[in-house]
Amino acid sequence: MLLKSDIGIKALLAFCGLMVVCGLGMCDVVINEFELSPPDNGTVWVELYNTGDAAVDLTGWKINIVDKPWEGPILLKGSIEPKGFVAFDGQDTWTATGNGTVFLYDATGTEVDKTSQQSDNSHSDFTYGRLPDGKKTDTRADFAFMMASKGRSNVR
Ligand SMILES: [Ca+2]
Ligand SMILES: [Ca+2]
Repeated sequence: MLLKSDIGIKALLAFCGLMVVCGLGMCDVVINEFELSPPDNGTVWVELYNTGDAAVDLTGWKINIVDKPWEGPILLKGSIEPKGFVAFDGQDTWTATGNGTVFLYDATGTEVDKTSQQSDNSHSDFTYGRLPDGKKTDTRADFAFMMASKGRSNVR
């Protein structure tokens, strides 16, 4: 006979198994695209992509857009599905100069990803994105100046 508490623990273990613990260096989430120079006085935003095979809980995570001396922190919530895309907006009032580096931190404050610095003052529908999605060689060539695809797969 199963006690109720056993069922609860089993459910909890199953749940934990689905979530990747990023503090242990097992994290597969990358900054996949970012818009620092939106058209029509729009809002800056950053898209994340989960390259892994497990959902990742983003509670407590933070994106920080650094455009010295200005910085724009975005606090994250929710989760990101395997091979999924999620985009997070900055604040309407933010006006970046368009010369930005984007950082991603997990709930423990560990840096998970960092982009190269990109410059864009065009205020157009173009953004910087990894092509193909999730490309990560840690060079500037990971990012292409491409048509915006917020929350979707990147296309040239
Ligand atoms: Ca743009
Ligand atoms: Ca995209």
